[in-house]
Amino acid sequence: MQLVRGKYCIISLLIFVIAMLGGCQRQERQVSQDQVKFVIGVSQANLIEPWRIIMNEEIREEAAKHSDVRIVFTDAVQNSEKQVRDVGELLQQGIDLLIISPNDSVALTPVVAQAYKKIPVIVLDRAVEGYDYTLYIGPDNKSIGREAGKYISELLNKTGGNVVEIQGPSGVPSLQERSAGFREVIGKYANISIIDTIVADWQRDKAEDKMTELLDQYPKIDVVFAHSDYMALGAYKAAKKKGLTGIKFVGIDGFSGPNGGLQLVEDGVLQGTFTCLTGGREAIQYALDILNHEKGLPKKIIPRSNKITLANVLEYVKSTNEVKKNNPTSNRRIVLGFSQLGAESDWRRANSQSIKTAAREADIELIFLEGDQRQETQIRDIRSFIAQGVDVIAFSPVIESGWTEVLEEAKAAGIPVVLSDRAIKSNDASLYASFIGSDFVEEGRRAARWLVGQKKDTQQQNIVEIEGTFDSAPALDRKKGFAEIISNYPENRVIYSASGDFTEAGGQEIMKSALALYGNKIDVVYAHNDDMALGAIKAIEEYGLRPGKDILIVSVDATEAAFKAMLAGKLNCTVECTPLLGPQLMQAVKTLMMGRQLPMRIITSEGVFPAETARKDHVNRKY
Ligand code: GYE
Repeated sequence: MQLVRGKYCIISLLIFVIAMLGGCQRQERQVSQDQVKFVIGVSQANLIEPWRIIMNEEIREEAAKHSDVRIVFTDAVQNSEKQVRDVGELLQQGIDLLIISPNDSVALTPVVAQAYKKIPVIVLDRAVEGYDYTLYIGPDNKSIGREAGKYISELLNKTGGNVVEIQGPSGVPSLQERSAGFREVIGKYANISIIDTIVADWQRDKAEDKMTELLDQYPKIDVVFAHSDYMALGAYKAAKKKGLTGIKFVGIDGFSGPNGGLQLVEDGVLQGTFTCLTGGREAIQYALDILNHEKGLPKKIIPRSNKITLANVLEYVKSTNEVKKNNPTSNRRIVLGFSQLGAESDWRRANSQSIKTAAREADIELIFLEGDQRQETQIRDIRSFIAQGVDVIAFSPVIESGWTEVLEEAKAAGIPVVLSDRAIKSNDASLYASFIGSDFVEEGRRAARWLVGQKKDTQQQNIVEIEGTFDSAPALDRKKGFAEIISNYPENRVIYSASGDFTEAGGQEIMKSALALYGNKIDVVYAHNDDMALGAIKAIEEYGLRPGKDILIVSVDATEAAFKAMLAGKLNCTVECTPLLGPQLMQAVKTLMMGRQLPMRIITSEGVFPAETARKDHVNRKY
């Protein structure tokens, strides 16, 4: 890349220092510095937690597959100030990309933002605040906690019982989320009690010692739930030493290798574990995509957590070790059934086009069925895909609820399902392989942040909110995100809101009603999509007011028509929501057909476009 001579020298020096310190020297010595194309800096929060040691190992292993990639590791030894310095030093050394797993989200946010101004940054595990990074990969700790809670309640539901929870160091957010998810579920069962909590700082021996004390204290412990397999193993050892065999141990992580959770489940030490990927391997894979300027890369990735018990451990190990050998589609084209919800907006039309083009380019046979914004139609279409035996089903669910039955049918037929663009409401994550789409809550927040940034005084602002389709994910979430920010500014009040169903005609109608009621008292329109904003613009003009001037308008999508309206001075801001999901979807379909698992959630990368910079931004728009 843009390696300069000085940088080579510093990097060589650094590699030398690391070699002297016994770092990853073997690999570096074999390859001459001339072959180094990319240098990736890894700033690790600490190397006390086994999970982070594994993360670094994965990074090292994955990078070793590329002879032109060098990794420089730093360890912040649990100290945020040191980590800030580490990042500064890595930047000075001229790294091409930074991977950071922050010690503390708040303390590291400024330095990550600073790094991101210069180079791509991948954040792992603990998020920083805001969106000033290239990609985030991290687990959904709350849902892991909930899944563990569900499993343990199944184990104890009939008989009832006593549970001990073993946690990492107190104050760590991931831990609080896991515990909250776990307790939320367990709290529903009157006959199950969490009788004590151990804080074992992720350490096996500490878990063992503290568990030994508890075993003396409590005559009856039925299940131990530890936030890591490693701590679960410590607790197990304590029970074993006392000759107690009736206690069940459940952990989190599910690593391979000796004493990894998978082995412990196989050996019957653990009753179950919930996998929690470190993201190390994926970070390197995405780092290379980023450095090679691949297009359509996501902003956030939430890996899937799998429940592993004796019943599926061998199958799981096999599936992670080998890519399907006798892939049934290896000699023929993959068949993808896609159920599109309709053609209600410019966004939707661009989305359909993106999917069709990407399928063609990926040589995937696409059966594309377009609905009419009605759930019945989509369910019928999905059933037809099942009947035809397609390889993968993808669909954009018009509303959030009511999909369980048809998805269970797909599951029974062994056909994986990918949610595209919109989410569903379900507490069974096994019903779909992945959800690829935007963070709609954040889009709502962005619209609100833009709005509060406009005000020069604290005069009351009367807002009309034109909502999307009732019970649809983007309508629910865009409302939620907007309200979250607005609630801190009481002078902004939503005085009227109704659904315009994401269509231009719908937006026009709602705005007409709002104007009839409130007339020139309306200061702002927040529309959940551009089409409805365009409809509102018509209604405002018909009423005799000036859209964009007498009434400010902010909407979501950033379509071509929205840019034209901004250039004409009639729309004030549009928050991006990209419909160009086709390439990511085809990538996901191919990954599935190789027998690999997809992340649970793939979140697309997007921005905000105010009218002031519309002329400049317009040049790069693709839809
Ligand atoms: O914003 C709107 C469309 O689901 C994200 O649906 C999508 C939304 C999009 O009709 O224009």
